[in-house]
Amino acid sequence: MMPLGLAILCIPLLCTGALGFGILPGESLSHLEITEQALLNVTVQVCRALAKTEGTAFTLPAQPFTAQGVATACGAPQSSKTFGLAIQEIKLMNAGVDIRHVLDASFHFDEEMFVQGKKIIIGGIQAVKASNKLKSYEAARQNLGEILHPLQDFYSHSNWIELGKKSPNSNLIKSDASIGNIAAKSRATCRSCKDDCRNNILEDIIREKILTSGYFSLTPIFATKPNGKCSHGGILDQTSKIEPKGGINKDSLTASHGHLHFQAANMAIAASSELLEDIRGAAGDRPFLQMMGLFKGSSKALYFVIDTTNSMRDDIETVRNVTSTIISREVGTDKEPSLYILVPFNDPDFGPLTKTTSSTVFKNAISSLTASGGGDAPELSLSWLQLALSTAPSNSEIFLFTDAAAKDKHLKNTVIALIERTQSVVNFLITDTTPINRRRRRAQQKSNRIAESDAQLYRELAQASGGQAIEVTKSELPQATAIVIDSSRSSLVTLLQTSRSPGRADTFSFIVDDSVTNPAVYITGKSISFTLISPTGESQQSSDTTGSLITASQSVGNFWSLQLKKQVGTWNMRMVSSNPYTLKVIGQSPIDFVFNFVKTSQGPISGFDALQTRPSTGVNASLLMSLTGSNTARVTEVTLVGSSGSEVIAGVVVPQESGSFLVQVDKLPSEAFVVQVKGQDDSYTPKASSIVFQRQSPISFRGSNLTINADSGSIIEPGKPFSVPFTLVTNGTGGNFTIRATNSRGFDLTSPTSIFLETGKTANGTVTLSVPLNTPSGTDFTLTIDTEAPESADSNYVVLRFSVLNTVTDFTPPACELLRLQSSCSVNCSLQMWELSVRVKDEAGGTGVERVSLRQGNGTLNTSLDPGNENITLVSYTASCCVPDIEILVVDRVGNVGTCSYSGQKGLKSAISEFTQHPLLCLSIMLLGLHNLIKISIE
Ligand SMILES: *[C@@H]1O[C@H](CO)[C@@H](O)[C@H](O)[C@H]1NC(C)=O
Ligand SMILES: *[C@@H]1O[C@H](CO)[C@@H](O)[C@H](O)[C@H]1NC(C)=O
Ligand SMILES: *[C@@H]1O[C@H](CO)[C@@H](O)[C@H](O)[C@H]1NC(C)=O
Ligand SMILES: *[C@@H]1O[C@H](CO)[C@@H](O)[C@H](O)[C@H]1NC(C)=O
Ligand SMILES: *[C@@H]1O[C@H](CO)[C@@H](O)[C@H](O)[C@H]1NC(C)=O
Ligand SMILES: [Ca+2]
Ligand SMILES: [Ca+2]
Repeated sequence: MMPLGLAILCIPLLCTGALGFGILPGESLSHLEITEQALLNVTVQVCRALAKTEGTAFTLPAQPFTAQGVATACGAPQSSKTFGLAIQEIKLMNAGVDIRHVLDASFHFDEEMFVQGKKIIIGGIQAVKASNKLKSYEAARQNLGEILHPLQDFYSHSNWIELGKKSPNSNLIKSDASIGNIAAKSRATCRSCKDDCRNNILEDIIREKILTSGYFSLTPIFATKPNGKCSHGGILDQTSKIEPKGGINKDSLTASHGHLHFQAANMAIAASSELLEDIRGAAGDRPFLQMMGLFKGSSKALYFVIDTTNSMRDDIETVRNVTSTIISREVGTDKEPSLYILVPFNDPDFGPLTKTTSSTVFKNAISSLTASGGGDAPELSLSWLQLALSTAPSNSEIFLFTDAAAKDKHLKNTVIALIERTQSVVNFLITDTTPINRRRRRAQQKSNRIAESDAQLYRELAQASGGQAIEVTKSELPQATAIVIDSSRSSLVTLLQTSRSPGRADTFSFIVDDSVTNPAVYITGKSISFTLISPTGESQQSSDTTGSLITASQSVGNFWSLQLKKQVGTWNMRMVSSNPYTLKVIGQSPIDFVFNFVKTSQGPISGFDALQTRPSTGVNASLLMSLTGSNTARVTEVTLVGSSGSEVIAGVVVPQESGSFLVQVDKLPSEAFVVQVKGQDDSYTPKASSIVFQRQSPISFRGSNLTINADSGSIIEPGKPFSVPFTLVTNGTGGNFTIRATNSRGFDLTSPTSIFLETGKTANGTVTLSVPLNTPSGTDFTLTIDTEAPESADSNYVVLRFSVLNTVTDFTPPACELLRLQSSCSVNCSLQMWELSVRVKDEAGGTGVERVSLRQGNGTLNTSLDPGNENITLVSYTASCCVPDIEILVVDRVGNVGTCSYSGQKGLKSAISEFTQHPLLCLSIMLLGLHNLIKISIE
């Protein structure tokens, strides 16, 4: 390990990038490009295999692969946003390792930390597999990005390439295999070199195939290394200035071993692909694609959070009726939601949480909801909203149904934190709020009506997320539900989202471009009138029911929905009201954007990491952005627009590799703001025309003078207390700061409730969590630590996502035993069949067989449990002799993947497991001339 003191002396700006493939675009390949290429490559393999088994056509996308091309080839162009988002999340987690773990040599395979580096990778793979099993794809992507970084660094920082290896070190991703002969600490591995460092690794090291990697330090006084060891190399690395001088890294073309950069980078792509293949094998093809954000139908989740206390009886029936209608209409079409989530909440219980891809399971879950209890009117709505937001895929749209105030108002900041970080939209359907004109009469009739101030909390949360707070009577609920849920369909983009509170007259403009269909306007508020002006200057007033601009209009409660005639160009909407209102303009379009606020480090080499907190006010801020749904679109202008409309801050847009854009602003607006993007597509398909478009984040964001940092691993073992240390710094006035730490699963935690902080000084705190022993592996949850300045509106938070992982002791995939192979295949195959039966069994003490599926071959595969022993799965297979080769994938319950290959040709057989493959077996089979019977690669 590097000396701890280094942390103080290390200038963070200089730390990054020197520890891996670069981050910036250029001729050299960066972690971002390596990761994206591997993700696209394996996704293409999966889609091709699925098309083959499902008998559908598959067209290989043009090289080099792009997210848009791959989404289209996978038959899921409507998922291009969620796919783009998944890729960006994984890439950012990868790049961020250079900031989060800058000084930890094991994350970079520096200093011969082979055992430690491999441990990180193996632990991460187990966590990703467990997460995928529970459809916790957010957590899966987070760990996946984090472990791809060290995996890729292995090929740049070790001497694997110099040893003459032509393929990746597969044992890096296998728990129980040795990664090779590691140099002893006392063994010299390098000699000094000056200008040409091509041959600085000692000949005996190369000859004996001994693994080594470079030492690295940024500060001269800590630059030490054992005698004779190699250095990383480069101007920043101080160890490369002591004997033996020079270095061996292949991070870029100009690195010490830059002549091997492309070999290392390409092998890093192949190794990343291999790791992804293992994850795919454990998950199955469809779930793997879901982890990548690619869905068969719509990419939208249908996500309900429903109050099931007694007073909600009718509302539950409405939800059941309306969703049942919508679901029956959409099942099997490309509008069918990709995921259904239901969180029923009562007081104090909730659940069960249903997360399913099956509309039937979802409908049944809604049907079995019953209303009961909850006599004291306010309910725990925010607690369950917190859970919902933590479980939601990012960029989700959630619908919360209730008729009561929130009892847990203290969670407001936590819920806002999760809205900002997951960029999810929350709509509230609130029944029986008292209409203004009937307030007095109603208030006397029933005392537990939701009060104006309580409804205001829901309105503020809706507004922060760009959702609607729809307030209707119970009898109006069916209509309101039908409108909002029906419109929450695929490829929905936000053209404009704004609000005025208190209300005032104002004019808003928005652009409808050629790619937009079904433009619509949503308004919430009371006593509002407006004038709509189209690009051609036509106008229509809210009172005018015969105009041609509004093709349909529906109004229920405080909610108004208008369908617009499609006219390309800039529209204006003049709103007149003295009551608070919100205005949202949406449409359907493939073109949209995804972005994250990022922490950047500048200097000779720069890097970035996704922010899990609010960005700092008063200093510059950066956003990493990608456009989705088009290969040719580019960002031309990004502005941060303050919520009152008075502050508009323009960013500088710098194009990055693989279609990303880094947007930099000098400072953030002082109030809440939205992100507005303008762009151009010079060859918008299918029309091959040039279009100018405008999109906006529905979510409002805020900056803060408070900086909160928390660093901890993200994998938690149940039953063991887990500490999350955090630091706090403020740029504003000091005092006692409130601290509130909560987690989305209600696990026990301890945390300070207040911390004394002086301006400019750092204060420390620790949250300790414990996850109950019986928590299943793959359970994910978020921890939100939020902090509030004394007597001020300033607050900040950090949102951390964790995966629960029980210790894995099963490292071996199930094995196959051939029971019978019957084949009469001869030259004329078309009339003949062959069949096979196999016994699949996980080893004694193993976790058991989870899944058996066909990887290659197109016959009929049947599986059943052995009646005599449920740890054994019996497999029978029948196929035409024209397809004589099959490969069966066998997976155990912790995701160890094996393959068994058989051939019906002449009854000859071979059974090998991909992960326990023995070179000698392979060789002997090849010598027998049977090499064509073994298929290891997936084309
Ligand atoms: C693409 O992935 C496959 C496995 O799915 C792998 O065999 C191949 O090497 C990868 N291609 C590249 C260029 O790395
Ligand atoms: C739900 O549907 C049933 C059957 O169509 C109907 O009788 C009932 O009134 C509906 N309930 C609501 C609340 O709309
Ligand atoms: C802190 O405030 C000063 C002066 O207002 C400003 O120059 C500086 O950039 C701020 N720093 C942060 C991190 O907000
Ligand atoms: C902060 O809290 C401590 C302990 O409760 C108290 O003694 C102190 O006076 C408080 N400081 C301020 C500035 O409020
Ligand atoms: C941050 O500090 C500045 C200067 O002290 C102040 O004007 C601003 O309102 C603060 N921002 C927030 C979000 O509290
Ligand atoms: Ca109730
Ligand atoms: Ca096993």
